[in-house]
Amino acid sequence: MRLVFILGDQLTRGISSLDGIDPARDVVLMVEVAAEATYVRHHKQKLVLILSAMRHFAEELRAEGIRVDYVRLDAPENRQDFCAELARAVARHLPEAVVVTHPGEWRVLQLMQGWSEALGLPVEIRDDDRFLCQPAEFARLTTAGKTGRMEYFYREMRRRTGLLMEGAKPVGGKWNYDAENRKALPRGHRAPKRKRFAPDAVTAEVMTLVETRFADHFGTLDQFGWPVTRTEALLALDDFLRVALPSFGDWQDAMQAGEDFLYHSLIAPALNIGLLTALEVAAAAEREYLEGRAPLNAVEGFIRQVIGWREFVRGIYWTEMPGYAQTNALNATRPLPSFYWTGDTRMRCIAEVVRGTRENAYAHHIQRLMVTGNFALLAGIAPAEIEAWYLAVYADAFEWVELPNVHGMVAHADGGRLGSKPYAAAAAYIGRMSDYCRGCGYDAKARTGRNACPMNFLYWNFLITHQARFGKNPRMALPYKALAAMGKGERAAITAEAEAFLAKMKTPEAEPPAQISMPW
Ligand code: FAD
Ligand code: DLZ
Repeated sequence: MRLVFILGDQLTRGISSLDGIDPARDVVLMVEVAAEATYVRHHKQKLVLILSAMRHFAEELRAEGIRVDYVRLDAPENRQDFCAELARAVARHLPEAVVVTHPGEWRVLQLMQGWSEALGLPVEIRDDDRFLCQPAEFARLTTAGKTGRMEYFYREMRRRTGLLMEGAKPVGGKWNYDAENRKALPRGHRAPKRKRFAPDAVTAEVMTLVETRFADHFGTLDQFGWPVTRTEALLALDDFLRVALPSFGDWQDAMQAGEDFLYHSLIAPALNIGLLTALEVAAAAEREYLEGRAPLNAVEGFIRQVIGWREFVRGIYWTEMPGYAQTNALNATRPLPSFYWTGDTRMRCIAEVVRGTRENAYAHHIQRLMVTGNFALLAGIAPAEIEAWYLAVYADAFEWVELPNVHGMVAHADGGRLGSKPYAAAAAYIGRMSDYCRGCGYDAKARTGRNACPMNFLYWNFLITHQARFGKNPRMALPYKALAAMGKGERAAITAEAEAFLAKMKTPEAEPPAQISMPW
């Protein structure tokens, strides 16, 4: 008899740990544990999503005749972490072996690698074959020089999957249509309403549990609408393909106050917990192009995110951890300001992204990168502080995907492994791509002075501070030319205003990190 241990982001019927399961003898173990809810204090919607999806998935397996030993969070005997709950389950079932699928986080892999010795049993850790590129393959591609930049890796994934390919050539003659995908929205534009899912009885019960047990976690549940079953996730995907994909490319980088979803797919939470798979999502988008319902710039742009960026960051995570998380190339050490939690800032862009994040456990890529990410980079926030925030507040956040995006793309803490230049921008970028600056208390055009937008003096201060590192980077030649043309007085004013602003920034009381107990 084998015990198949399925984690909360492994809710896929085809997950490798279920391969060859014998319903007559084997048992599936699923456990709800507080340690996973609190190692960072996840957004309430993320907790509801995962616990409700786990309960639904367990019922689906049972309906197939598979025996599931499911430990609820509020079970009195629950010892509230993976190791202790696995040990208890082994004592209950006395299996010959434990089978698991490779987890999504380094910290959990460390736990798993201790299980065999601790339990005195074989523990088989199977590859997570929901991904197109396994870590060993990514390492081989790295040796072959194909992971230096995402674009080369992406082309390799296109060749391998045959998506948007005509023989050996990319459909349309170009690999990448990104240059067409940077349009700003017309003033007052309203995006279509998106399919959201009203909580059923299972979700409603979990909501009560989360509101009671994790009352002090960030976020509200009022607008919870995430799919919690595969059936709902497929409906959400279908909704995206019909109402949003055709415009996904054009307005991929745009932002607008009050429009929290625009033309994005909203599928990352479902994808990352296993309700959908990357290949089926990419193939569904390709079909929209082939059957003439969506343009190539939109479909290629979307597929690049799913089989390019998503697989690329995972490859970096698993081939470069644990050292990756320790780097801090820009020596950023400042604590995260309180307004990342409260939204209480005069910078309308940040207030608006924090509001959407609190209400939806969601922000789209450019909001994450060029608003909250950009500010954190310019203000020199310590990478670990920014990472913990992103890991906590987004429903789709798991370390394999969150860390490279934050540590590499946002903080440039990896010294350029993920991107050849930092994604730093002044207010002009935000003003061009959104309506946030209209009606903002700050002046987006002023670099210095009483009402200057902090994104401006912090941006120029960032260039001054890191001139030795970036001054000769050809991709940063333009801003450094502008900096060189500035008078000494203006440079001094920039530095002084940046220092004064940063010194005044309020930070929350430090919290001790959650301890994950090991029973052996
Ligand atoms: P869409 O915009 O519709 O994109 C389609 C899909 O492409 C996404 O669902 C996602 O699976 C994939 N994708 C797009 N960009 C990326 C990327 N850079 N890396 C990996 N996959 C990508 N994505 C997560 O899934 N989890 C995270 O924790 C996460 N943290 C991020 C933190 C920062 C600072 C940044 C800049 C990006 C982060 N991303 C993360 C990537 C991206 O922002 C989200 O995948 C996306 O916003 C999810 O919304 P969506 O499903 O509507 O995506
Ligand atoms: C994120 C999360 C949460 C909040 N709770 C659970 C849980 O109670 N049980 C579980 O199996 N998984 C949970 N997860 C997902 C895990 O944190 C995730 O599987 C690991 O981080 C590995 O990616």
